[in-house]
Amino acid sequence: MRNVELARCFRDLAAYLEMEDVPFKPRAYEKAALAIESYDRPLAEVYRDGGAKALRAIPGIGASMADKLEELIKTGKCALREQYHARMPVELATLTAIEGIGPKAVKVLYEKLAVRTVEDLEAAVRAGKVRSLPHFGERSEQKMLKALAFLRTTGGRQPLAVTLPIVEQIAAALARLPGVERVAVAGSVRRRKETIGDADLLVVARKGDAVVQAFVTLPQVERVLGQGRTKSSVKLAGGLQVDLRVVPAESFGAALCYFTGSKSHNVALRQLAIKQRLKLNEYGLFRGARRLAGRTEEEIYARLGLAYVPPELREDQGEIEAARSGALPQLIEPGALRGDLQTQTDWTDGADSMEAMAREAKRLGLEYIAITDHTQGLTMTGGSDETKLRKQMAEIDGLNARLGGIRVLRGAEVNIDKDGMLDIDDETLAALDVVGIAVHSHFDLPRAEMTRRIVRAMRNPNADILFHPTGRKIQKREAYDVDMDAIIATARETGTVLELDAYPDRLDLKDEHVRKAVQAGVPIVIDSDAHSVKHLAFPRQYGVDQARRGWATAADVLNTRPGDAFLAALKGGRQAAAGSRNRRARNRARTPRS
Ligand code: DGT
Ligand code: CA
Ligand code: CA
Ligand code: ZN
Repeated sequence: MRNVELARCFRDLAAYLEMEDVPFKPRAYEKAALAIESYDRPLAEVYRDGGAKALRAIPGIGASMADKLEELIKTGKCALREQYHARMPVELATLTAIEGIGPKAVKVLYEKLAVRTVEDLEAAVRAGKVRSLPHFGERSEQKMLKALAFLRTTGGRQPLAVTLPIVEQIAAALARLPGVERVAVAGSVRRRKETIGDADLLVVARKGDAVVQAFVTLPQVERVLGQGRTKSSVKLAGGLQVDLRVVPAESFGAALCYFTGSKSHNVALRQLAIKQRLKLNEYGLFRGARRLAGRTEEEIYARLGLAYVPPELREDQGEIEAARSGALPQLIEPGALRGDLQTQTDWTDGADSMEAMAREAKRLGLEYIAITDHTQGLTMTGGSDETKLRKQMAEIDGLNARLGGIRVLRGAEVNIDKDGMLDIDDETLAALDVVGIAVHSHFDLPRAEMTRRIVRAMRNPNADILFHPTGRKIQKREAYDVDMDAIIATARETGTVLELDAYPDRLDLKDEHVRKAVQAGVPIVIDSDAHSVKHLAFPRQYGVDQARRGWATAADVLNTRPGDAFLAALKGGRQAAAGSRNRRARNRARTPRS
């Protein structure tokens, strides 16, 4: 059993326990699931080498959890989960993935309406049966309809973070084949679009048909959709379609350009070629029958009188004009990031300790990391109140005294309540190095109210960064209805930084909002939102790409600056080195609390 499957079982147990109102345990199982999922080695291997004792040594795994893991690894089953499932045979994972449906709702829906699957739920909602249930009503029925409709619109596409590792694995397998000279990922994956319809791969090889034959027999392939001498389409076990084309070396650049797209970028390029009495297609750039360019993308762009356009910009959003006039931005590179401003630890709903997070950040080459655990308003995470925050600050001071080569900043992810107030007092906020503010509740306020609420919170002089500004979760939850132009204008006016949360199902700000922020001169930060050490890699894996799609340069991204310069650029221009306690004295207690 793989770690993800073990974690899934623990999540199911957490849900069943919550249905029964068992205190504390559901959260413990949730956290254990996170720890399992993000553990470095397969637990099956850990068990094989060290037995149950080694499992118990994993942080967050208690004795009875270790027993369940042992049972799962040995038998592939967990008796307790089977018992629960026999009593309530529902598809927990898919049902609870629907926004607004938690374990308790699943229980009621099953007991009253025999809902077991998403399809059952949809039928029940359409038949108007849900509104009459206790605690449901017409409003939640409307919400469910919306969530179900949203689920359908995502049909067929997969998040980039799901696709990218699979595609890279296949590309690597192809590169190992004898006679293969080049392999390239094209299409929306190369452009790093947030969701992927299908994956497109190109290969240069001496014998095309041999490569195609090897491709269709890869172990990941479930079904062959089409197979020719130089191209093939397959469906993988996880549902992803992969298109492969074998192209001659002298056309490689032209093919790469064509199959990278986007379609509208291609159309615009071709128009430009036609104006110059040239012909552009996937074989090359031609004048009559003569090939002027084709071996590399660079020579094609150059022959068209354009600077090289990075794939992330190829969306026909002004990049061709910019490439012609020398106005393309110097896009940010992953290595430019020096800090991470949003991380959660085992002080709330994270899996790892502050020290483990700091050490991993250091290993990744970061210079600073802010610990931003949740605050009290988010009860289910065990969020901090002022006292707990003060205690954590003191521990961070101790950590800094002990650790070298990484600076740990004292932060928090503070809740914005329904009216735009923060759930920590201003004096405590002023003592922190970095204050992130975030919406975690009341997602369905009308646009004007939601906007007013967030704007009000941004006006708090202690609020440094607006975390995940739109609250969307890719393919899970729509962004809340908010006027982003107003948010960006307020950011500019108040000096509040906007975050690009690089957690792969968020990517929030998304590309178009990054671009708007950049155009308005509003700085952003790219953070991990890590809930375990594994997640600290997200900014460089996914965040920077999204920022690049938004035309961001390193100068637009505040956490490319060294720690002191970063802190000095925050609202109130604090000098943390001079001691954060007095740095914001002037800001203290100026916001009204209701
Ligand atoms: P996806 O798969 O929906 O996430 O998005 P793409 O961009 O990967 O689209 P896909 O797989 O249909 O095609 C890959 C690229 O091939 C696309 O970005 C541009 C190029 N392409 C495909 N069909 C056409 C077409 O009809 N005209 C032009 N100019 N280019 C095309
Ligand atoms: Ca594609
Ligand atoms: Ca395709
Ligand atoms: Zn959290």
